[in-house]
Order: sequence, then C-alpha cells, then structure tokens
Amino acid sequence: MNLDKFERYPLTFGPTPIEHLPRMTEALGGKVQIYAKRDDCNSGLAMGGNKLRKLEYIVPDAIASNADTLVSIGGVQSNHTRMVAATAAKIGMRCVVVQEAWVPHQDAVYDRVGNIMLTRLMGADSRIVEDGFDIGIRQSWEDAIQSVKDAGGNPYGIPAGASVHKYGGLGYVGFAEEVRKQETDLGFAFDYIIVCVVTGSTQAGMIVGFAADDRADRVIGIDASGTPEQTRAQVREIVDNTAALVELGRAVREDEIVILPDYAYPAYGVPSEETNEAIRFAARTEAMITDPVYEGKSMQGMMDLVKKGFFPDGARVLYAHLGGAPALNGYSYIYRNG
Ligand code: 5PA
Repeated sequence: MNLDKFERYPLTFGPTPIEHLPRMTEALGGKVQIYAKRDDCNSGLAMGGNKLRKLEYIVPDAIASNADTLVSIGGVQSNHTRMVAATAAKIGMRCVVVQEAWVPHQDAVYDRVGNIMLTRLMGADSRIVEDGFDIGIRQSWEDAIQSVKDAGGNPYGIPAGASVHKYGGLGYVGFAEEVRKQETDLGFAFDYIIVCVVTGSTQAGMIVGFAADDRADRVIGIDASGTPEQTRAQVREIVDNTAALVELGRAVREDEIVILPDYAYPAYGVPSEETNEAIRFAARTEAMITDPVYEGKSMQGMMDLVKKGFFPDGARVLYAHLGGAPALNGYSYIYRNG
C-alpha cells in the first residue's frame, strides 16, 4: 500500500491523541476497555474534525487546478461546510457553500448558531436552500459551481462530506497508518474501531487502511444517515476507488464492510432519547462532548454493543471521535436542562 505518493497539504496539528476512558469503561461494566482517538481535537482551524484529514489530500489538487473558489454542500448545521470554509480561508480562496434543509428543527436560532455561524464568520458565501437530505450529487451544488463560473470565477467542487471526490478516502487511510504506529508505542492492538458513517469516506478510508493488516471487518460503522443502503453503496464505491489509488493489491470483500443501521432512528439529524442519553453519558463520565447528528449516535451504538456482549471480554475498543460539537448549539432546547 502506498499513501506517501500523494501530496498532502497540512491542515491539522499532526497525529491525534488516543486516550483511555476509564470512567466510561467502568460505567459500562469494566469488561471492555474503551479508548477514544480524538480527531475532534485535530486542528486549530475552526474547531477541526474529520473533514480536515480528507481535505489535506484534496487541497493540492484544488491549488493545482488554479481554482479561486471552493464550492461545497451540506445541511444547515454541516460540519463539512464549516471545514471547507475554514480551509478556503486558510489557503486564501473564496468559498461558496450550499446548505440544504436536511433536518427539521425547533430551535429558532438553528440557522444562526454553531456551524453555520462559524462558516459565515470565516467569510464563506453560505446559501440556504430548501432541498431535503440526500448524500448524493446534488443539483443545488452543480448550480452553485455554475454560478461561480458565471461570475467569472474558477470553482473547485467538493461534494458532500468530501466523500465521492477522487481523493476523498485517502485521509482515513492515513488514520489507519497512524493508529498502527500508535499501537506499536502502546504495546497492543485495538480489537475494534467504532466510527460514525454518513457520506462514507471516513469509514471507507479506514477499511482500506486496516485491510492492509487484514482487520477491515473490525471497523464497525454506525450509520447515522437513516438511508443505510445508499450509504453502504457509497462506502463500497469509495473503498474500491481508494484501494486502487493506494495499490492495496487485493479486492475488499463485501463482508469486510460492516455497517450497523440500528441507531440512526428516528431520522438523520434527529436524536432519539437513547442518543440523548449517550450524549449525556459521555459528557458526565469523561467530559467528552458528542453531538446529536453523528457522534452521539455512534456513542449510542458503542454503548449498546458493549451492553449486548458484542465485544468479547477483555476487548479493546477504539471510538473514533470525528468532531461535530458545534451543532449542539442548534439543539439547545433539547439540552436546556442538561
Ligand atoms: C460526519 C459527516 P462521513 O460523512 O465521512 O461518513 O462521516 C460522518 C460524520 N462525524 C461523522 C461527524 C462529526 C461528521 O461531521 N458530516 C457531513 C457534514 O456535512 O458535516 C458530511 C455529512
């Protein structure tokens, strides 16, 4: 496997810490050791998160294309569009982001706070449209790309979550390589990795990266899209494309792609009571802040799997914390009493 041949534009601090979570481990019965890899603390750019690992491999291509404007898409409280806005500011490009109506919301300030506020603060042209949730290629995004051209600019398109971009999977191949190095220092290997999955390139990159030492099926994707067939198909596509790029040297089998659909209910962007309990649990045991759209659902999934005995006694589980806390501000009514 060869990741080093790809140019990487640094946007992060470097390798992210892995920490043991002793109070969470204890509260979940003490038989499964819980660790977190803190990609939520990976950068000084606008609170960081998983998208920066992906964007590090995309920026060189954007610069090489002579673009002057990054154009991307997400929901109103998208972390991804915040990260694209941050990247554009950092590399001195303009930024247009389409923010679709992916989530029904109650808070009056939902479209003023959290991610979208930071996005606007960094100077991005944030365009709210009415289209609903869909992880695929969107007309609204293509229209935004065209609008930059019409205004005489040179756009560089980045699809939702930077996922179906040709280099979208590379960043999380790097994550797997980083974990392998950290495991050498720690003196043990993790038995499972828990990751939230929606647009797919985070998990797809991990699958390819961990396929190199034959443990891709230990990457447990917790779907938060509520459209798991579409997410799985997108993961499959990104796995194949990324495996070819890094010359994995073998095909990834269907059974090496593990995505559990059981925790996304009632819908994308809407937390269940169990999700809210998981968010409170992580906050109260470890002061680890998770959000109602993504990480709260993967936290809920991990807790449920521990309780159900999915992991054998003594297993070491690595929770990939991918960021996303700013969205909590759009859900203040739910957490008004904690
Ligand atoms: C997101 C995605 P993938 O989209 O790569 O599967 O990652 C899921 C994910 N955790 C997990 C956090 C904090 C995320 O932000 N966010 C999207 C966004 O627009 O923010 C792409 C959906």
